[in-house]
Amino acid sequence: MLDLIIRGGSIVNADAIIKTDIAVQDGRIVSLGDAALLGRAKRVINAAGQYVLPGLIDMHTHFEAPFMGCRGALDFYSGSVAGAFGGVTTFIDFTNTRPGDSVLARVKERREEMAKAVIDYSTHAKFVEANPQVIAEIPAIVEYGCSSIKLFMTYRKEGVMIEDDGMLAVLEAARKWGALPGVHAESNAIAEFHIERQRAKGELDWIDFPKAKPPLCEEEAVRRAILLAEAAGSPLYIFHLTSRRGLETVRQSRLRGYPVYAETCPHYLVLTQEMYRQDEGYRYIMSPPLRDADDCQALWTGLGQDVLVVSSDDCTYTLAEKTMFLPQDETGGRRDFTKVVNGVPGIETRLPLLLEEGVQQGRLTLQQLVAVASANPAKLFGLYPEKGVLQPGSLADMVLVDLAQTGTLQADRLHQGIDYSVYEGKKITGWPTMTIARGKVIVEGGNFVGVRGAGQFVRRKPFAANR
Ligand code: DUC
Ligand code: ZN
Ligand code: ZN
Ligand code: ZN
Repeated sequence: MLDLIIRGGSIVNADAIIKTDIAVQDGRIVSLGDAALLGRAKRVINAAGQYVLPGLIDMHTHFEAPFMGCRGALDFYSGSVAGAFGGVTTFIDFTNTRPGDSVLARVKERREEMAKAVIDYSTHAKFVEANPQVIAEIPAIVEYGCSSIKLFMTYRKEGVMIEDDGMLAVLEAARKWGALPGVHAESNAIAEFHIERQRAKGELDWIDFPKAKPPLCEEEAVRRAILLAEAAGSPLYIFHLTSRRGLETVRQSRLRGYPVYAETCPHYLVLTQEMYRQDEGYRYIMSPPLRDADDCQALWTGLGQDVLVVSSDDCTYTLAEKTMFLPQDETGGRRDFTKVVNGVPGIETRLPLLLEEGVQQGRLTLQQLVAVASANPAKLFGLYPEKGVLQPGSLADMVLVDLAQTGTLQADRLHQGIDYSVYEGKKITGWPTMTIARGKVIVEGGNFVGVRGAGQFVRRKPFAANR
């Protein structure tokens, strides 16, 4: 007897939408077709009128990642539960590597920490330096199933920035051993140059934040990263691209035939730097900063043209953490963007936002949504076709979407258990109604019904272009 049949829905893959039933056995899709012919099942889910998407992949989260003196609000359990409500069935986080560490040891340690997750997980291996010992660990890290690397081109003061010569060494080894290197592309020099001058002029208000790290700060780093990758012969992934200038730089390199890939995040698609005018502007401090409407438009176009993918960059802090280092004076906390921990919540809201702002607004088809948030991430990060597609043999990771159901994004109705949302009050048409991970229903009827620790560490294949 089958474990599960999902009947009456339309399945959405990146290349087609087909009205068909799905049969699940032992956590995998065993066949597609007419339920009457599939056999009997322990449970039959009626998905009539709904779309069935491959579970989303969030390839950029920061749980249990202390940063700028703050602990962070989510752990791998609470963060993964929030993800499950947002249709996410796999996430990729980062090692907390510090100078002097063995990166391989950090990867293994991270795997243990992630074991409480309710959905599948992996980690990018973060390199903050490139001494011979850590470079020599790269083949073992890839062999262990972590075929992607994270490099910070900024945050020198936080101790995680890698210099250009170190980048070259990592990029070269990544090419050799089949890891996809990814960069946080902001010029540390330009950011610090601006911050020093703004500090002297007293321009550290929320609204001054994007001026410290303008699009050219991103473009300089994107351009440099691409050229360093080209010098080392490696592919390149750009985390959280935010600007038209950054995107054009990526596009030019692709036109030259260079394998560079980039992601953006919902906040860069949906919010603008106008948010920094609010008294609560500190809530929107993340790096890179929010841009203007023209940049948002460019990013939507890039998504529609398959140049970009979308992650959440979930990096959740409570309001208390966001404000804890603000200098106090008689009026309360003085505004100083350099004292606010960078990051916003987002793992749960990515799918609703892509449904509303993408699908409902006619900027993305459902198939394109699947491409940018599941299929292409799975291909880039060595998970395809286990994940990222609904076909016989694939894992039964799915999210059901009702395009007619409406909802509102509100902190007290989301499941991250924190006291704000940067999308507070936003109306959404199109809502995930059920999440299924490895054939088990984990979110249903607005409730979490999964199991702590049920997620599995997924061994990712080495990177190969055009897989
Ligand atoms: N950006 C953030 O907003 N938070 C954490 C790290 C980063 O690069
Ligand atoms: Zn980053
Ligand atoms: Zn990040
Ligand atoms: Zn971030």
